[in-house]
Amino acid sequence: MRLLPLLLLLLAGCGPKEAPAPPRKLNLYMWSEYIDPQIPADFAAKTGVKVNVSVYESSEEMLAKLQHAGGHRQYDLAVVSNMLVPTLVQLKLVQALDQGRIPNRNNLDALFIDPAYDPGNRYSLAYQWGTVGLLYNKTKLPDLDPSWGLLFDPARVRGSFVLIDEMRDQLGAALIFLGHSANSTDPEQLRRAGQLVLEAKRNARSRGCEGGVGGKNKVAAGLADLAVVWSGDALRAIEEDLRGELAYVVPSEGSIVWADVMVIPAQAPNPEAAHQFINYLLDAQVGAQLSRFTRYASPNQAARALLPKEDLENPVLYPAPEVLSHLEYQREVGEQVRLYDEVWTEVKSR
Ligand code: N2P
Repeated sequence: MRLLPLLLLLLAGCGPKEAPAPPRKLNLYMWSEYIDPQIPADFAAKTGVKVNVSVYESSEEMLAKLQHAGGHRQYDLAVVSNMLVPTLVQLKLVQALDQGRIPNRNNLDALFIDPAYDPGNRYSLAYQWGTVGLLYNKTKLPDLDPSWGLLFDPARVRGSFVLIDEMRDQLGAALIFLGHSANSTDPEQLRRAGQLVLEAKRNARSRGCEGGVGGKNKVAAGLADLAVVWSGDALRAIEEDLRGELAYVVPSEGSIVWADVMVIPAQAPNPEAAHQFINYLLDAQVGAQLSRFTRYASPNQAARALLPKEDLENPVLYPAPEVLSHLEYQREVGEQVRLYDEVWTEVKSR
């Protein structure tokens, strides 16, 4: 037992520990193709904090990573769908923001302040917003009648198509086609919507179900005529397509409008840098640079004032009022998300 006193002596000899210097890096977790690489580079040059960007292609993948694969203590900042905020809070996967460290939050549009999904913005601040619609090749599908029937009504399917591997968006589109709310929690409506997606998946013209930018890439590469995509990814494809063959449309039955937000995972190694980076992203200049790259709409009023007129007038980015009035704002559905999970698991496994 002579070892113990020695050990105690050694430990005491270490004296009171000084807090270790915070790591000079920030791990960011977000959808792919969702940030201008110049933004983290500029941030690193200004602050000395290097930003590592890791990407995901579906909310399902993101949730699994945060919940079961240590993501909540690996990442410092995550960009996620706003409707998942209550779930992330309930699962204790995110931490409250220190609003005092984010003065640029005042640049956000009133619409994104104190939202229903996160009262008081305790946990989240808006990043970008957009719509769900169809990216298609005009030469393959001339005079397209923009309808969800292009996927769900075998009599109206006109070309090969790609579904989107995003539960709420793909089931939401089917619900809208059936004349229901994209936020429905009616088990029968959901079951029917799942059935439609399954039939579409099995249609001979289906080219699969792709997460994130997958559908966009297939249409851009000529591997499919049409894909369910998000507005910004569509616009990036349209602008990169030198032949000018691509177009984006919101189906006439209506569609979904969504928003993504920034959250700090519960045990983020560097919450300090995360707050700093959130504030940086909410700067007017940086916010404008962000939307110039992502081709999504900016929730940042001060940034919008710096965006070119042709962006603000581009209906893919900022839908016209008559289109917007057709769109449904995606909401979280509480416990009832179980119904979606069940139907979606069924769709994906068959
Ligand atoms: C960017 C994906 C945007 C996410 N590639 C849509 N919620």
